[in-house]
Amino acid sequence: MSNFSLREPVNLASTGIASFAKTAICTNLDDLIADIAVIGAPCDISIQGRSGARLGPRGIRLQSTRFSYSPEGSYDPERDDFYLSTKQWRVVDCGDADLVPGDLEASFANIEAAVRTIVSRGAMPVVLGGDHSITIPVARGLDIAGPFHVIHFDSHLDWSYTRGGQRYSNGSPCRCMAAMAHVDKMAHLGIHGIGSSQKSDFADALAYGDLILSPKQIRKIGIAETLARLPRGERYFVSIDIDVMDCSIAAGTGSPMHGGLYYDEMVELLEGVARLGTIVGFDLVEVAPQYDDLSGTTCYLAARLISDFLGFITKERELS
Ligand SMILES: [Mn+2]
Repeated sequence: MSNFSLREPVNLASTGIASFAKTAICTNLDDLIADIAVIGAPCDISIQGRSGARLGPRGIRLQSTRFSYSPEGSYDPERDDFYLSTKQWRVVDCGDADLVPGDLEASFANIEAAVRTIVSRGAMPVVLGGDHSITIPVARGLDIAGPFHVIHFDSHLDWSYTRGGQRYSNGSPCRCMAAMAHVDKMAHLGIHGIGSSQKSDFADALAYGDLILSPKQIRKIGIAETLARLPRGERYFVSIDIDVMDCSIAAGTGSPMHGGLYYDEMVELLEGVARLGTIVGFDLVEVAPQYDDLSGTTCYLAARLISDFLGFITKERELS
């Protein structure tokens, strides 16, 4: 979003409305014309640990204003290449899917409908969580973009079945996706530490045909071999739980974990995933700004990973 100016607007990061990367705002999805549509799902009703991810979209957006996309594109000196030129790619911010307090079903319905509308308008949805349960309505709304594989980055497997009779929690999105007809196999990358998924849940995931790798295993076999174990030439939905990142660089989340991935590793993985095939959409969940450090490191990391991944996805489309 440009600011009012009598001259050519300077449009500094610290000015203007904090849409994602200061992109244009389109809250009426029926009017959406875009290649990429960012939308918030600020729902944390189903979190099992510390709540707060409902403020994730706002926190990510605030930090994302450090990026702004330009007609010439963003220059990456490492790759000597330009990314996300606004002449080629229209990225818009669609606001949030409305959160209905205390009503998981209604909140999920809003998220699902928003995602399905974005896909039907020909744009790729990028969803800002919210706790990881929001991936359930996101995946439902992506039915018209399926069938697809799932690439899931997380410290936790998220294959739990039920807790106290509640089947839709931030520990169960992968089990819920496995039950969807348009969802194929899943790869769970970065799984380590303690979560709600039990040994039997791991067995169920493996029986479903899923790949599970921890950060240590990824380091041992290398990122190239990790990527080689993923199916190629398919359609993919990517779900990124920010707690896959080591808690030294991602404290602002409900369940921060030691022993996670680091930024350069994650970027290399995301670049490789973008090259696998068609990305139908992705989400980034579990950012809780309340637990972040004063400089907003976790929110900034989330914004950066989203922007990096968008750059890689659009680069592949430019080359194909
Ligand atoms: Mn998760």
